[in-house]
Amino acid sequence: MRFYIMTLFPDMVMNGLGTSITGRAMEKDLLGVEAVNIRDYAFNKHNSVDDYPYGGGAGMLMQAEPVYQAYNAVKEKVGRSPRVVYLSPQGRTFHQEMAEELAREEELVLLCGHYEGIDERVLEEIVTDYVSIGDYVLTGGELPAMVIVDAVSRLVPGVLHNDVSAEFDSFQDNLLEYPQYSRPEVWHGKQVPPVLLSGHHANVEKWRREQSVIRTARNRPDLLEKADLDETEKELVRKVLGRDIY
Ligand code: 4HQ
Repeated sequence: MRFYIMTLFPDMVMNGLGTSITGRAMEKDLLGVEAVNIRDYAFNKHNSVDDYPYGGGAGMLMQAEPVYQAYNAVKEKVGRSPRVVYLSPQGRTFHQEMAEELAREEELVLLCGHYEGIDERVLEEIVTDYVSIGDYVLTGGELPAMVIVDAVSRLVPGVLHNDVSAEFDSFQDNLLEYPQYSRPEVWHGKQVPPVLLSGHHANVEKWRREQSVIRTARNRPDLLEKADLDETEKELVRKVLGRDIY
C-alpha cells in the first residue's frame, strides 16, 4: 500500500512514520509513505502558500492553487485518481471499520491543512473523504494523517510480525483487550493472576474472554451493542453493570 501525504511539514510525518513498526514496513517495501511538500508547488517568488481569508477573521488560509498542483503531481505519478482524505474536525469520526475499508485501497492520499485550513474551492474539487480523529482542535492535519496511516498500515499483511495479532485486537470483535502480564511473577506485591501460570490453555482463553467482557462493560458499555456475546457473557455484563442492557 502507498500513502501520499500532502503537507507543509514533510519532516514531521516522515520522522514519525519512519520510526518503529511503520518504519520497518517502509524499509521492507510493504508500505510506501511519501510526503508531498505543498510548498514545492508555490507559484509566487516568495514561495508563500497562505493568504488572508476573504471577509476577515483570525489567521491564514492555505491557498487553493499549490494544493491543486501538488494533488495533480500525485495523480500523474499514480496514473489514476486516488481517494483523497482531508483531515478535519468536520469529517466523519475515524474508527476501526474505516481503517479496514481504507486498507483495501492500493494508494491513499492524505491532505493535511495547517493554520485555519484550506480554501474550500480546492477541497470541493479533489477531496473524496472528510475524516476527523476526534472532537478536539489541533494545529494541523499532520498528526491525524499519521494516526490514519498507522491504523491502516497495521492491517496490511506482513506489517505486524505476528500475522494473527491484528485480528485478535480490540475492536475486531468490539471488545476491549484483556489485561496482560510479564515477568516478574510478583511486582510491588501484586501477583500475576494464577490461571495465566497454570499452563491450562483453555482456562487461559476463558479467563481472557471474561476479562474483555468485564472491561468493556465497565469502561465502554457503548461497544457491547455490536459485540457478539453468548448468554453466559450477557449475564456477566448484567452483573457488572447492575442492570439489563439486552
Ligand atoms: N484539525 N481530526 C486541520 C483537527 C483535526 C481533527 C484542525 C485539522 C486544524 C487545519 N483533523 N485543521 N481533530 O483538529 O482531524
